[in-house]
Order: sequence, then structure tokens, then C-alpha cells
Amino acid sequence: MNKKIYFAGSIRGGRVDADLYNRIISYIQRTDVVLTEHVGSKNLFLTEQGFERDSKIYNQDTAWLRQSDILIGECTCPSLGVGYELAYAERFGIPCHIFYNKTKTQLSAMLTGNPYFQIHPYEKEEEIYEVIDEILK
Ligand code: 6K6
Repeated sequence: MNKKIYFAGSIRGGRVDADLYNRIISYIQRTDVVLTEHVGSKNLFLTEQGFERDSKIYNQDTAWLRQSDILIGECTCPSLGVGYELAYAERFGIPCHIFYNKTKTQLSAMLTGNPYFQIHPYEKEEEIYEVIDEILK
């Protein structure tokens, strides 16, 4: 059965790794379902804000999170939203896998210090796909 994957990556926290998110999402989609395909999209309307729009995003994303089988987060670019999603997923018992490029950043102790999270530091992008193969097996 296809797994439902919630892919988390920075949006308003910065889009420097958007192409990487896109490649990871495409890789997962070869075998499984990514509920949050837009996180890798190039054409996000980042300047559009407002409570009505943002509450729709919050309600949709938290509903998807509760339905998901696994959260996979790329956390090299720090994002308040991704941090929130990780804590939310923990609260609902969703397994969480966190990737970050250890040559570019140090992850928050609030993640590395919590044994609930399965953390995968990497140096080269290829390493991500090897771990994802194991996660999705
Ligand atoms: C429309 C189309 C694509 O994106 C939009 C508008 N923004 C968001 N849409 C959906 N999910 C979002 C949006 N902004 C943040 N998120 C969620 O928070 C995603 O699931 C990301 O994993 C995370 C990013 O948080 P910030 O704090 O970096 O924005």
C-alpha cells in the first residue's frame, strides 16, 4: 500500500533549498504519495498573507498531518512552520524523519535533543535518497 508522506520544508523561512525539496518530493512520488507537493513548487505567492488565507493553510496542513503515515522534513533552512509541524506530528504519534546538511547548519537542540525524532545529517544529497529508500521500505 502507498504511504502518505507529509513533506515539510521552509516556505516563509526562505526558499534557498526549494529545488532540493522538489527533487526529494519527486523521488518519494516514484513509490508513495506526497500530500504537500506545493512545498517544492517554484511559484509560491509568498507575499500574499492575511488571516483568512493563512487559517486555510493551517487547517489544511494540520488535517493532512493527522492523516499522514510519516513526516519527512528537510531542515537545513530553519523554518518556524516546520518546527511547529514537527511538534504537531509528535503530539499525534506520526513518525518523523529529519534531514539536514551538516556542512551548512547546526540543527536546533530542541530537535536533536528529542529522541522522538529520527535525525539524518548528510553531506551529499545522494545520502538522502539512500535513507528514504530505507524509510519507505
Ligand atoms: C500556496 C501554494 C503553495 O504555498 C502556498 C501558501 N503557503 C503555504 N501553503 C501550504 N503550506 C504551507 C504554506 N506556508 C507554510 N506551510 C507549511 O509550513 C508547509 O507544510 C511547510 O512545511 C511549512 C513552512 O513553514 P514556514 O514558516 O517556513 O512558512
